[in-house]
Amino acid sequence: MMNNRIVLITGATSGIGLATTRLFAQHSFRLICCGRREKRLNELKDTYGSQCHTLHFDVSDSKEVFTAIDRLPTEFSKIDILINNAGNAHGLDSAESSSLEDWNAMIDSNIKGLMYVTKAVMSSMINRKSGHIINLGSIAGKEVYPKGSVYCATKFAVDAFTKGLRLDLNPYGIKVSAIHPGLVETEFSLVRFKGDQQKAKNVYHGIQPLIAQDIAQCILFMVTQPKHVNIADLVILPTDQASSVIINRQ
Ligand code: 8X3
Repeated sequence: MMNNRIVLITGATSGIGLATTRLFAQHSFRLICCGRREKRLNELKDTYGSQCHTLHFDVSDSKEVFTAIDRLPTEFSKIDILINNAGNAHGLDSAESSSLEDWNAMIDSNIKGLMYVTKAVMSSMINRKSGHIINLGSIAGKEVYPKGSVYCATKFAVDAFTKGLRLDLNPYGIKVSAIHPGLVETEFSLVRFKGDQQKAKNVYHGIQPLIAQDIAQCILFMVTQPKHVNIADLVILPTDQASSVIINRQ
């Protein structure tokens, strides 16, 4: 499929972000890959050459976000699709025993970071009266689960922000969507459990979880609809998962 659209993706160096980057590269999108890990960004640049521009910033630093996006070279400045993928969980603890540090890390990236990048990208979309913003929410943004109060709160915020943006950007013909995965086996749990491999593995024990490529395929489906079709909200679960807490483990 020939394609010339420009996609900015945050958190492009791992998990769902990396799978989406790879799939979109195969489909000839032009990519602005953003992340904090410079070495991995350079590897993407080496792999995809002129099809790919890399931006090194931390989404939770508004100054870095605005500087990087404002200084995009002309050939990458007209972003057609923004995929707000960066975000993480830090800890799985009861509210009274979890740390403020973990709370802030989640709020800073999952909420504030996503909002900063959106703000930095949307003005050019508004001027051109076209664009598509896709936010990575979670099943955790649809229903809360024990020990996930702040992570869930951040993903509920993503859901609310998505819905609000859709209202506000409606006059400009900009599509605003969210995709809400359930259990996807990526580095997500390893980060949540601060590198504890066993705890991370247990999350997916006895089930067939989603993989990052499953979500990438769904995002591709969202951006390849005709102009008049907006896939506004998509919840994707493994077949073994019925809700945040009802999971059919063998
Ligand atoms: C990731 C899915 O269920 O661990 O957002 O919150 S879950």
